[in-house]
Amino acid sequence: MPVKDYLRRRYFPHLWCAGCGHGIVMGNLIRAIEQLGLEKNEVVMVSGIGCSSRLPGYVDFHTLHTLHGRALAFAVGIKMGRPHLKVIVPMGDGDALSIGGNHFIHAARRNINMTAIIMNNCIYGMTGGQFSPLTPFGKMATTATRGTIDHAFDTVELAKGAGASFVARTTTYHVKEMVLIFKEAIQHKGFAVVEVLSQCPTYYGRKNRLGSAVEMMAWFKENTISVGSKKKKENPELIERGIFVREERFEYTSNYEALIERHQS
Ligand SMILES: Cc1ncc(C[n+]2csc(CCOP(=O)(O)OP(=O)(O)O)c2C)c(N)n1
Ligand code: SF4
Repeated sequence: MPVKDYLRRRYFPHLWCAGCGHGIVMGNLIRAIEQLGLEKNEVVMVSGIGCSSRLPGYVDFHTLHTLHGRALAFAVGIKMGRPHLKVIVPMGDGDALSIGGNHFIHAARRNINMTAIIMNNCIYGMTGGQFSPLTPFGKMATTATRGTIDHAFDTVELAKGAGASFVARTTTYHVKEMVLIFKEAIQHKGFAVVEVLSQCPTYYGRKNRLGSAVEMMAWFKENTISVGSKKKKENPELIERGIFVREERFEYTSNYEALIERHQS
């Protein structure tokens, strides 16, 4: 089925600015689901609030648009009630790791079977460009007019430390890699985290004089490298992409069902 057949076109035109990376993530998520042969009825997408969180509104799956930072809390409830469904949670960096940070670490710790996608544009896009926990040190934002003095989380290290059993990173430039990673993440049995570096030309790009959306994507091309490449040793500033963790571990909903069965028999 073509991508357009997965879209709720009654909600178009979408709210994303020209050049925003979030539409690229949506297209590739649909491609991954299509290639996995999943039925629309098998998929639930849950989001909070933000430009990125508008994604589930535009796609024809079961969808839930909830509160800022609470997408994972709702998603956990859905997965516990209907464990056979594929639960996918697209979030912004603020949504996932600022107000939603606590939900994030605990969902990872429990290793509950769902796919968390963090669309990292390094800023709060929807509310006008405030800095987020993923804004790199020294970068400009409307709330950091001389450059932020906060240090950013490394999403991959945070997810690993919190116990996620699948952890990956890609960018909106690396579209084929993104589809492959989404497919692996959706099939993984456990808490899967995918960070996608996504451009916000309107706020992060403009505040930091990074040029057009195309120039921001060229930056992703030139400043990232496949995980394990020797080039990282030569230039430690390069950001690694690819799959960092993929492990089979006890999964929360299966264990919960087994526990109930054991005590009912
Ligand atoms: C409880 C609550 N606090 C704050 C807000 C305001 N708010 C809406 S979206 C947002 C941040 C959006 O940034 P991010 O999650 O990074 O997504 P982006 O818009 O950049 O895709 C904030 C602070 C809100 N809606 N609800
Ligand atoms: S403000 Fe930024 S994140 Fe929001 S739609 Fe525009 S480009 Fe995308």
